[in-house]
Amino acid sequence: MKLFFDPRQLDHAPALELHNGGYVPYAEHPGRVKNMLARLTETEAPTDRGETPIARIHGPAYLAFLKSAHRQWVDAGRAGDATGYVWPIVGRRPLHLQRIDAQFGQYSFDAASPVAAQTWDGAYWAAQTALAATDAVLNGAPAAFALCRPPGHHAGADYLGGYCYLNNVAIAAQAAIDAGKARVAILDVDYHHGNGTQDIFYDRGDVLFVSIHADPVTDYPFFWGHADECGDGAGEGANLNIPLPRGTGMADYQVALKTALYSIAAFAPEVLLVSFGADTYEGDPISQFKLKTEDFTEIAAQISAADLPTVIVMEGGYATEALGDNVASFLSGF
Ligand code: Q9C
Ligand code: ZN
Repeated sequence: MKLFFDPRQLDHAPALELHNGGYVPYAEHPGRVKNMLARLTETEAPTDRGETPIARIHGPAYLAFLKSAHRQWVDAGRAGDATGYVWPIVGRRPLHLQRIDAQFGQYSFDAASPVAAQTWDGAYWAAQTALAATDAVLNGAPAAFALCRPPGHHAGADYLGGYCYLNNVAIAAQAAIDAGKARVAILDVDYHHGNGTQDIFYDRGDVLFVSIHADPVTDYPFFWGHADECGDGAGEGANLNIPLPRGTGMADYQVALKTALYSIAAFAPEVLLVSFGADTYEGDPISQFKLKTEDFTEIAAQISAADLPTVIVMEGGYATEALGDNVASFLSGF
């Protein structure tokens, strides 16, 4: 399988995140990549496809915020990574304010995703990595893997959150549509619901979003991912959420996967994109499923049996020591 990675993604390195009321080392750290690369031979760097495919998903005001947030933070006299602390409540009238703290309120949804000095560059090259893998598949490769970091599936058209800044899989899906594909499906198997991806395609009938994840009644991101979110307008029926309880192991996971793959087959997409998070692993420090390293091979084999050209985009996974093994296990199933 073709594997894509750009080392500039490592430049994104926030120091700390707010976790259970205190600051802890940032879980989505560059060391994750080193562990994955140790198990992947021959990665290819993406060529630069520029900002146009990114701007097909993210609005200009959000992109301007993301590029300038850390500079604005420094200009406001602050040290360290830029982060928000105040958010408008649901139903509050939209205000467009210039102060950096107000902008974080407008363009983010949590305090777990600081903007560090090189965050734009890292996120930009993660998006380029996803686009390169997509091109490989559009040009005939049966499957390709994009080692993206920072991840993307929590980022919406105009917001960051959940360690995500640019929605890599959404940018890739749109690129496939723009290349002439009529229908694409996204299967999200990260532990957390891919709220950003869901939001981006919620009212569209050309992109099916199917997600298997921890029940948002108990788990992040709480405000999305419930089973009754089915899409809107032209997108009605093109959004499927399969929430599972904490403690879920392979037996129950496979039942959900079967349902997911059945709905994907019924949609008859021309391309499949997989948001792959290894945070469903039993040893993950921030997640509560019970999948084993060898289970990832079986999950991938079942996805592969759908017999669709497949772009695999890396999302979460925080058991750093096991991450390379888990990714290698997943990729070996294709
Ligand atoms: N106390 C991804 O896997 N923090 N993002 C959870 C738990 C946010 C995970 C805090 C988790 C985001 C791509
Ligand atoms: Zn996750």
